[in-house]
Amino acid sequence: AETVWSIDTVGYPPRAAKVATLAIASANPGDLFRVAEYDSQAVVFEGQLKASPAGDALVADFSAVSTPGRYALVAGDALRSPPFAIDSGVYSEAFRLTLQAMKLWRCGCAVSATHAGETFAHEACHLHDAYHVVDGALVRRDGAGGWHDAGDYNKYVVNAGVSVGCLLKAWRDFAPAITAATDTALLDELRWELDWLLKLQNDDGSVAHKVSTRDFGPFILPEEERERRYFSDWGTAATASFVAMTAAASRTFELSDAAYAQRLRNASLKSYAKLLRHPEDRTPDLELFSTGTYQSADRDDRLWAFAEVWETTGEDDDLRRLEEAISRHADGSQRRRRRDTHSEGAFETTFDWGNVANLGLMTYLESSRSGRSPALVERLRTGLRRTADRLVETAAEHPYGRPAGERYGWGCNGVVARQVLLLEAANLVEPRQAYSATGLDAVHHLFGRNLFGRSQVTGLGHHPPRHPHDRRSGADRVASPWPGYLVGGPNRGPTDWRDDQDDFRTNEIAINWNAALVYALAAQLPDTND
Ligand code: 9MR
Ligand code: ZN
Repeated sequence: AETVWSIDTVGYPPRAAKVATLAIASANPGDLFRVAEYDSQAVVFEGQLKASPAGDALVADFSAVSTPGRYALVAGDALRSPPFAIDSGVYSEAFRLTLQAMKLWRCGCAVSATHAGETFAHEACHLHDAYHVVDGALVRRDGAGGWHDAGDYNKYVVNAGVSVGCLLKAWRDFAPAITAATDTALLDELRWELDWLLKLQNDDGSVAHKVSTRDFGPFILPEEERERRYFSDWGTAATASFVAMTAAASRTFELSDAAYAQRLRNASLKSYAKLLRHPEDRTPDLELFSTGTYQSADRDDRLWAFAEVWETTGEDDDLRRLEEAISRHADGSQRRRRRDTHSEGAFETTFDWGNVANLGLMTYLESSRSGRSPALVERLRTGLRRTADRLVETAAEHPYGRPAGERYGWGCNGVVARQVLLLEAANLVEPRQAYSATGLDAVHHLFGRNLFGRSQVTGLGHHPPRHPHDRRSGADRVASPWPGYLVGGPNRGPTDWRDDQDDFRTNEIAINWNAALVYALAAQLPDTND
């Protein structure tokens, strides 16, 4: 029977708050619930169900249970939840799996992994990437490698941007814990994508927007796809995104590989110069294609690029340019705030590939370089704190602890995971226990404390998606879908999600969503200082 409990079925760290949600129709406020050991059924805790803040659900707070083990919640005689764990390393396996999922997205090589007794694999694919149309003639140029974008096999620079941005930030914030969990897997993954990105740079510093077939292909394995794939026209958003990624990555790789870091830095500065010669928002001509567009205004991408370049060079000119962009952006959000309450002093509570300004603002705010405007720094510190406070309040009021509240849209599961970046950034400005707790709420929500009472990540937790919109999962002969992938989630409203392969609007997978989840889970890894 389907459970009516909404609970993180991966589990809870021992000292963290633990709250589950029960549908309103199944019990009454004041009714007793119990926490029982899953196998022995021995009751370890008894509490009372309470009405959620808006009275639209029941919540069970069992934070007091902190002994590691495997448990279930029980209300009345029949309502038993799926099992969940309490353990200090409760997300380590999930972290490893979502990061491995990035690796399984690799294009241009064979990939393989075994999970729960099943093996997921494909042969080397898309070795002929890619073609350019030059004066009506087809010219081949090396564009092999990188990650496929999503459930489709195309490769898009702007979406690589927010994905690489989240992974680089994870390394910046949690390198020791990540290293303890998975050694250098994260850096290896970043490098795989960066090596591909470097191939997208044209001689004049402009960057191609994507490498793609003309149309979305059928559900076949990637090595079976023989359709020609093309470099697209260049655009300023992709170029700015490239500048940001390569500049930030050059700092990341400085210690481990100075020559590679230098290569990234040179590539970044070359495209930066191109960007400055083109102050206009140049959208690429994508006429040839009907595949993903990833097109939005380039202002936010430029801001992020300026931030990463300045943090890399420390040059006064770069700082001036960045601070101008930030001031303009902050004034703009102040104006927008009158209509849209989701921006606070420049930071946006929800962000994705189309608005990456938050990434640049964090880099500026967290910089240890001198020369920044104290007033601007203060303005952003206040804005970030308010933004994070807003997320804390929103999650606390939401029956399923969702820090995005009732904001839905394409890929909003990824948006929820990405909000953990804001909470952690606010923690650096002024630590608040509630920031970490709300980050955990986001994770709990995605692993099952949601309207569906189902994990939103393949291969993890209770009743996870079985039919994601993923060409590999659909085409291979393995019963289960490829593991470790976060699906997009409810789109038009809270109930708009179906575990159906055809429902690409709500049940696709994508690098930007998984990379955000990698960050959110990295934030929960046991601290190596503990
Ligand atoms: O994540 C993208 C979402 O914000 C857009 O609304 C949507 C429609 O353009 O496209 C999403 O991105 C898809 C991309 O275009 C192609 N690969 C799969 C992506 C995830 O669905
Ligand atoms: Zn491929």
